[in-house]
Amino acid sequence: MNQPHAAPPTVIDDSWRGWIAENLVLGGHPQALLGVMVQKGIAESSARAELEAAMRSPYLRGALRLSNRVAKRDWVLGIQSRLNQLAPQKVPRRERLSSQAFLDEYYRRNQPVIITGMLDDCAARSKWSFDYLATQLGEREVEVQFGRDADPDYEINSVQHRRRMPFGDYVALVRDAGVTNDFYMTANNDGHNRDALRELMSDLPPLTEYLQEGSSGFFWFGPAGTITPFHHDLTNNFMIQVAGRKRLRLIAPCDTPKLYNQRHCYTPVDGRHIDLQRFPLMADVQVIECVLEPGEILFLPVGWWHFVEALDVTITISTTHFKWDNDFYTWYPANQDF
Ligand SMILES: O=C(O)CCC(=O)C(=O)O
Repeated sequence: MNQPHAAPPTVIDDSWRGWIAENLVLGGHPQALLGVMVQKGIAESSARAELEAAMRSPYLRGALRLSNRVAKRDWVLGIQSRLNQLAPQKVPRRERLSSQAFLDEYYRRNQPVIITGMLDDCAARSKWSFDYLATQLGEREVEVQFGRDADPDYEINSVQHRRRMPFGDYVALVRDAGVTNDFYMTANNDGHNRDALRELMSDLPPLTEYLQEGSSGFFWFGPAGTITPFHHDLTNNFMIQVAGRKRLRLIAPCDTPKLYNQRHCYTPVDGRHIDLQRFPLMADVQVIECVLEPGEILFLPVGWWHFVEALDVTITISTTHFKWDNDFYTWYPANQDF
């Protein structure tokens, strides 16, 4: 006889079947999966039958084969990761690095470097005070990211945080802000700001040792305390530090299999505090720390994970117009659910 208050058994639908397939491919033990299914209200006999059907399925065998192929690639990446751990890595500083040395020792080898001395006579560094920016361009309408404190995924959702205001108002906000991550003018706002702030680019040196003639850049401007969460770029990148200091944490691309990278170029790992309980694979990852000073240029090679925190009010120009091949985007996976 039916018990009047017994809950109906949970039905195994396609989302359960997807869960079974994913967990078997990830190496989950069928007995452990059975336990979870029963605990969620699935009748034990149905759960057992479904698991057995999954393990007999030729579709699952195909998926397992692909998973083996990925494991082989992770093994190859792991070789470099282990070799990196033989010595603590740091980002070298090189004074006025020549074009050839930059190409041979860093660009071609996918290695970061801080170049010093190239911005010594740079007009931007002497001219770009709060007063100068407000007086020269204060009337221009600019776009900024706002409301970041209320959204843990502010970087992924950056489009939703766009707000427009006169540049003079934004300069005043930054000047009076103290330490905050709530607002920041970033490269994601460049579609609008490139034209609004175009005159500023002529205050930067052309850096033709490394960049194409007439290269433009993205304008980053914010208070102390802005945080750009861990991500990697799809191109090689220069961070040209005009004002203030930025603290960076960098992770080599070969450690990507340990970064819980399930979406595009992002990871849920928080660069301020790496939670090893939640992300145990991170225990084997070498994190390289450096502070970028005003007047320095950081070369951020393609694929390197980076977390960036402003220690002061900062202005950074980033650019990707290198003289050498920088098209890595064409081969980037079209589907970014990993
Ligand atoms: O400066 C920042 O806050 C972030 C820079 C960055 O992540 C980039 O240029 O890719």
